[in-house]
Amino acid sequence: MLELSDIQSSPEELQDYYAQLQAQHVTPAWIGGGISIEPRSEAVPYLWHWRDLRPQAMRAAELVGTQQAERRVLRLTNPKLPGIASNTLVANIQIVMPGEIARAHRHSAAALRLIIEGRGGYTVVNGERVPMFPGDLVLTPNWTWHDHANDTDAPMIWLDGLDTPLVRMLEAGFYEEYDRERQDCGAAVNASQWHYPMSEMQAALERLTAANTRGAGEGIILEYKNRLTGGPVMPTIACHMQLLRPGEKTRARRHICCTNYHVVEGAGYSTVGDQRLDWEDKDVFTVPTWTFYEHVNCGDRPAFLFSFSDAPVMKALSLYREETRA
Ligand code: GTQ
Repeated sequence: MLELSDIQSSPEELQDYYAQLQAQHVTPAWIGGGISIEPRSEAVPYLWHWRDLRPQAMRAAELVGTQQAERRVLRLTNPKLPGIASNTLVANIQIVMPGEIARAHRHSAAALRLIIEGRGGYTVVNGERVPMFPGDLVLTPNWTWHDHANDTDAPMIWLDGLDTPLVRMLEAGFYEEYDRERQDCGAAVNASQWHYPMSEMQAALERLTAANTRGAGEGIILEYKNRLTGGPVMPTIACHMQLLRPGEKTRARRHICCTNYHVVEGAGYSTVGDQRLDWEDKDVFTVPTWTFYEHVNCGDRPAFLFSFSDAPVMKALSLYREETRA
């Protein structure tokens, strides 16, 4: 009788068999990589300093026109990923100079904008004019027409978050140019569906802070809600703003989702895996999936951390998990 695992095959037999399989485009599963019991992200924790990004954005505006570039964008690049900040989501810096426009188009990737610098430029979303002020969140959900304009006398610079790596992986990317450079829109602002002003978010966080003198190790955190569904702002992306009081330190947590942060204002550091990321106003950093992170506000003013993640994807697919370190 044949014992379990008692098969003897010679190296030559196996080599010959593998060669046959390879020629037939079939791969034996038992010689591939091992099984991992939990995710280990390819991405690494990383921080981009605004003091480095801003001059390069200004330089891009000198070197490349909006006629040459469909979008004048710097893609923040995770040291271990190909030209993207995180596994499913990009984090890009876009600059539109006075008098410039970024022409109208739409794509099946969803996008958000978190305004960093400039006051009163605007994005037109499906014919509605959305004003842009520092800290504002502006949505251009998938397949909405959008163009960006800057009629002010100062640069408009913002952080773009898009789910392009996810859409590419799913092979679901469509793209279309509008038949004109820009959409018609009146001067009237009628765009609350796409616009979350910082003034409102800040007031809401400060009301909560006043009512809650001791946080539960999370700081004070609010999720931006889709105004139509009450769910996450877009099907693939959730957005949050977190207020950390001076001296506040959050408890270490990890989630199944990748998250990119933008420091609207404040100074402190985050421990992400084994990295310490020191941040200050307008910096951007990335937290890979299933990596413990904690945030510390070591300044003497409140810190406001904006973040966007792919948690809705994980939740929709029943893949989401979260954990607080014991
Ligand atoms: O503003 O439409 O960062 O199409 C990358 C691709 C921004 C945009 C990006 C885009 C846009």
